[in-house]
Amino acid sequence: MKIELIKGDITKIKTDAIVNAANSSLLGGGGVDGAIHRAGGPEILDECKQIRNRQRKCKTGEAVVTTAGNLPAKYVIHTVGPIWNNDEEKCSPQLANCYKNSLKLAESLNVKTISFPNISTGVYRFPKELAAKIAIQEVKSFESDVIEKVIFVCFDDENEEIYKKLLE
Ligand code: AR6
Repeated sequence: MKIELIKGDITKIKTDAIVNAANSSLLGGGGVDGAIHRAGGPEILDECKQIRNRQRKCKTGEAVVTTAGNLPAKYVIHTVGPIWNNDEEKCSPQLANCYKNSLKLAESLNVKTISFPNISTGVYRFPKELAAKIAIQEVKSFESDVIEKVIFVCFDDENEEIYKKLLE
């Protein structure tokens, strides 16, 4: 699996799937979630509501898929990152699950290229360096015959610097 780093807005990226840092309500929010719903249009929220009708909510670390609406991607994979509460032993495996479950779901959809934002490192305040280490570790240890490329999309300078350093 090839790993790339891009600085920018994930809604502009044309990979088969992009991942959203959602919340357990799946009803949208700010940050990357807000950007994806704004750029992708109402179809995404409609499908999120249908998922909620089936399973009520999406738990921390889990992932669900919807259309990507008007975005250049085919799918949006919504995953719910942990809210950082200084409990590293609890939060780290939850964040790892976000990456693992998103990759598993992507694979089941025959996704060849996928982009991740820096899940939990915004409003949810997960320490950026630790989050990046977990993200890279999960992607590198995921063995797939289907997924060919994973792009880490960093929006802020700090995350970009951290990923650059760790991916060198
Ligand atoms: N493209 C790529 N990355 C982005 C973009 C974008 N357009 N916009 C922000 N980021 P956050 P969280 C980066 O807060 O911490 C929402 O309200 C941002 O710089 O979006 O997982 C949800 O509904 C940061 O590095 O997500 C939840 O309630 C990263 O995306 C809650 O926030 C994640 O920041 C989830 O919090």
